[in-house]
Amino acid sequence: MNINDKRVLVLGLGISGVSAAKALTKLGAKVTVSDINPEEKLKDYIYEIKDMNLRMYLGTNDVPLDDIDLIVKSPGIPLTIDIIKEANRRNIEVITDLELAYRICPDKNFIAITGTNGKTTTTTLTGELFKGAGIKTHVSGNIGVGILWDLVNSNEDDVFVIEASSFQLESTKYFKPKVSVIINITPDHLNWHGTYENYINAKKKIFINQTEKEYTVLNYDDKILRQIGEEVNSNLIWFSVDNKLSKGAYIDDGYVVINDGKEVHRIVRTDEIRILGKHNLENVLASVSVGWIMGLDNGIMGDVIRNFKGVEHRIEFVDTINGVEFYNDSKGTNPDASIKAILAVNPPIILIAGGKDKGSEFGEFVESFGDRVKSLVLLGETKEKIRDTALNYGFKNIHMVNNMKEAVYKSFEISQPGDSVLLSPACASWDMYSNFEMRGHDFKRAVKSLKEAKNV
Ligand code: UMA
Repeated sequence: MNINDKRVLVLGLGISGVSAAKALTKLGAKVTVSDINPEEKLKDYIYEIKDMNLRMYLGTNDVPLDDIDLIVKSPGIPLTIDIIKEANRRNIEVITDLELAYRICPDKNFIAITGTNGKTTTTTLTGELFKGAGIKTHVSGNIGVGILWDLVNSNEDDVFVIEASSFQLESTKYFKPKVSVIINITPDHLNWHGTYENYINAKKKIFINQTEKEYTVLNYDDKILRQIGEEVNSNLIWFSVDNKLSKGAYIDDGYVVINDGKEVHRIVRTDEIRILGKHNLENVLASVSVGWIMGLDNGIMGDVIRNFKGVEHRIEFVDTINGVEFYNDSKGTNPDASIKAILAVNPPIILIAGGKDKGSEFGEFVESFGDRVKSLVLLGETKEKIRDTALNYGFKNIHMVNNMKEAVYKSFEISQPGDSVLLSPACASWDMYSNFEMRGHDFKRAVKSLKEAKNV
């Protein structure tokens, strides 16, 4: 796509908006940016584009569309806002940065990874596999770096490992990565997508344009993905923790292996993997599948996996205070992710949960407590909803708090040596924080202050 002289409206001036505005300007587009927030709230973002020749509408998304050819929307902006409805009426295309990235460089080595949970770990690990093999690699997308600015500054052969969210995928049209991966699908973001079916359809867009020249990697153990496999037109590669496959990546005799259809190759012993839990085995298998498809060396992949310590905010060990271990799983932004954390961390667990209400149900989440969770410390918008569900399931050891520091101090007060305190909210952070990273940092700050207060 030739973007030169196109008149593009970049809607939203957050991470992806700034990256898009910079890239589009560099490519010669006539750029207008707009954000509903006023200038004082956007200072850091405006700073990055202040010297560029572009029009800015701040404090409003109400931008005249007469001289706009294309809208690049930030993923967090709903398709239901007035300006987008008006754009639809006028047949002005509305896309996300992911789609624009593909249109600018359709032949790039894009590896796109999605799933309800495990996206960031799998994307990061996959990026490490390529880097370990000496290949220039960019890890971007929903992971926190807008893809476009990286893309326009990259070399032809660079690999892009992209974490793709359902928000980003929803507004793609031609996006066609060389390899697409779906790690798992369970209900999430239902308040955004309206129905589970819409959410699944958004995820499917990751492979929908792929042909026999590309690859799709799916989790054989996931019921929904097993069905979705029938809709894949590219080369389908399965991975599985529970089953041995005639071709694909799986666990065999305590090893992560790849069966290429002729021979079984051992990559790494499962007890050498430092990231905890069955879900992390899925993440490793997904990454290894990508590495195999892209021809990476098995020995290098094994070494990288052995050294991979995981990602911040995903079941991240923080500290031990008086024999009590503290874990930060702020990225546990839905019940399913938190269930995985509960299963991964050593019991007895004091669980800190609650946050933004995304319309999730918490029945299965509470059921997963079993003998593992001994106390629940609740905060945020959903605290009453989770408490009521827990009480319905007969779980009574519940403490209501107002902020993270209180949550951490209360957890410690009710703990005994040998317990684990786990922050895994099962909810988004947006009721109390701008993002899950800030929530995780707040948790770690509170643990640090507790340690200082206890003088240990
Ligand atoms: N805005 C408007 N009008 C509106 C609504 C919002 O102008 O009607 C403005 C906001 O004022 C704000 C901007 O749009 O300034 C924000 O856009 P955004 O929410 O899309 O945020 P970005 O900073 O661009 O971050 C986005 C992703 N955020 C979301 O999808 C909500 C980041 O994912 C991603 O890292 C980044 O792009 C780079 O690609 C975060 C996330 O929470 C980590 N993702 C969700 C998740 O993981 O569950 C999907």
